[in-house]
Amino acid sequence: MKILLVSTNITDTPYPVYPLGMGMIAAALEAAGYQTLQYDFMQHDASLETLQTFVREKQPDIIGLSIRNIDNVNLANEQRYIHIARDIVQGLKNVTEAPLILGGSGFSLMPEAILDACGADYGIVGEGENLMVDFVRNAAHKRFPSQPILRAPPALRGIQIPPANYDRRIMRYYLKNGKTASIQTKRGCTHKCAYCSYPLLEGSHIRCRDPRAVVDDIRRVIDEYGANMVFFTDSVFNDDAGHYLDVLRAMKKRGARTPWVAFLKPERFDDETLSLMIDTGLRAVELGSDAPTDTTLRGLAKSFTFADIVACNRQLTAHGVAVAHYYMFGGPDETPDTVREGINNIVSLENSVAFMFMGIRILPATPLEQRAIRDGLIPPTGNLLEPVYYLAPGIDKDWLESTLTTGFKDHRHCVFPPDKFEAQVRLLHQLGHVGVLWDLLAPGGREGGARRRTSAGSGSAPGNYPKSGITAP
Ligand code: B12
Repeated sequence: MKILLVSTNITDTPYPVYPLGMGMIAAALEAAGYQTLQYDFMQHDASLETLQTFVREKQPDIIGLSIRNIDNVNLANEQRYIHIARDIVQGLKNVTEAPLILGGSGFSLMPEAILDACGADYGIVGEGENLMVDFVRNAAHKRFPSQPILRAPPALRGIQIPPANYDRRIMRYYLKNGKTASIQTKRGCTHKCAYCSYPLLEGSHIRCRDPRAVVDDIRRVIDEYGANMVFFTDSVFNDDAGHYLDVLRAMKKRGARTPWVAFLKPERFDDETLSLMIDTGLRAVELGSDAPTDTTLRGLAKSFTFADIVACNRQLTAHGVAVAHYYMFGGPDETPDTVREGINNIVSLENSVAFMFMGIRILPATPLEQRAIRDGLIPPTGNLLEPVYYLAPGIDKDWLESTLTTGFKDHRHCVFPPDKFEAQVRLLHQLGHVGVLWDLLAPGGREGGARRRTSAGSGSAPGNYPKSGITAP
């Protein structure tokens, strides 16, 4: 059996991200003994013709399509992506009879609607490794599922989560944009934030990879592939049980000097944790601050307060770490007063950058969906594939947009709409700059004179690859 996997994602904002899920499915299929090819649609100029030619040449027996994004969750400048997957499916049907199977985080959020919209044969919801291998094994004996959608609770124990099969050619393309490689250290999220889909996608129990395997991945992407920085893609890197500390200790033990970035939940770190993060190379943090007032944080069922956000921001920036906050305005319990309070709070945060989203994309099976139904914003059985954004009753979209625009216009480090600087980021990456680059906007960032110990990226010329310093296992 020959299996072709195709990443359908062509989103290049805030920057193109390596199709990690496809790499993990490839790893699982190869471990089960199947020949697997990986194909990145974006890298081939999103050309359907080129993909069709590839498929005619390679004659795969089964094709898996990875769908990462449905839309850009940005009400101020909406982008939708499902039509791309639909066109790929339709284009493939013209050149092959191989079964077409959809998977990926975007797909898993609304499997029925997306399978229907794309017209593929099957879909695998959530963690894909075991179900995809089962599918292929059965297909080899001409046995096919009676139902088009396959789902099972996440089954892999942490230690079974495979290191991704990073395709060298695909990796080269992504490293051209920021030289940052993606690595997953665990799956699952224990939080119950009102709007969020992460527990639905990965399960609500944490499953950690072997920290030594994570360090092997870091060594591989830096020493063999030439990455300069690592992005830990975990839903929340600093899990409450402290598993992330095991990863950092393993990095330290093996001598890693790896610039790394991750999503963190705001918290007050103790000195030991902070030192461990800094010593292993923490460069930049994407902070899930989410709402800028205690009222709206409660409305999102967050477990921290705005004072915690301030304290965390101060701790990290004092150590030279670049910090970006992400906020959503218009969520549950938002009022004109909390909007004004939130703007003042955000503007007052020091030495960091903030990205503001307007409204919250409603995803199925989240508490926010229930709230939106209760508030009469959506019908109980509506289709959410066409993006619908929660805006609290009493918050008018145009008023919110103009209030946010005016409130942040004199503050370069407060970015609204959130995609305002993406064209510049793209250009800087093409010129060889490394990392997330939003730190350029922070007061005292790379441009504004070095208040920070380091910047989030090196800004080094292309080809200047430091080694990881990691010793062999
Ligand atoms: C990390 C992350 C980011 C980082 C990525 C950093 C990096 N260097 O990789 C950053 C901050 C840059 C980011 C940006 C964005 N993100 Co994001 N991100 C995530 C997050 C938390 C993890 C993604 C990840 O890498 N997971 C690890 C891999 C291994 O998992 P996976 O891809 O899901 O693959 C598994 C399964 O899906 C499945 N699978 C995958 N492919 C296939 C294929 C087949 C055939 C099969 C059978 C199975 C299968 O099996 C895999 C292994 O089990 C997810 C939420 C989540 N918890 O999933 C959101 C998520 C993917 N992001 C999302 C969005 C919207 C975005 C942005 C558009 C936001 C914005 N406006 O900027 C951008 C788009 C970026 C881009 N260029 O595509 C949404 C997508 C849903 C939607 N509404 O469209 C998600 C799901 C979060 C959410 N809101 O629910 N993101």
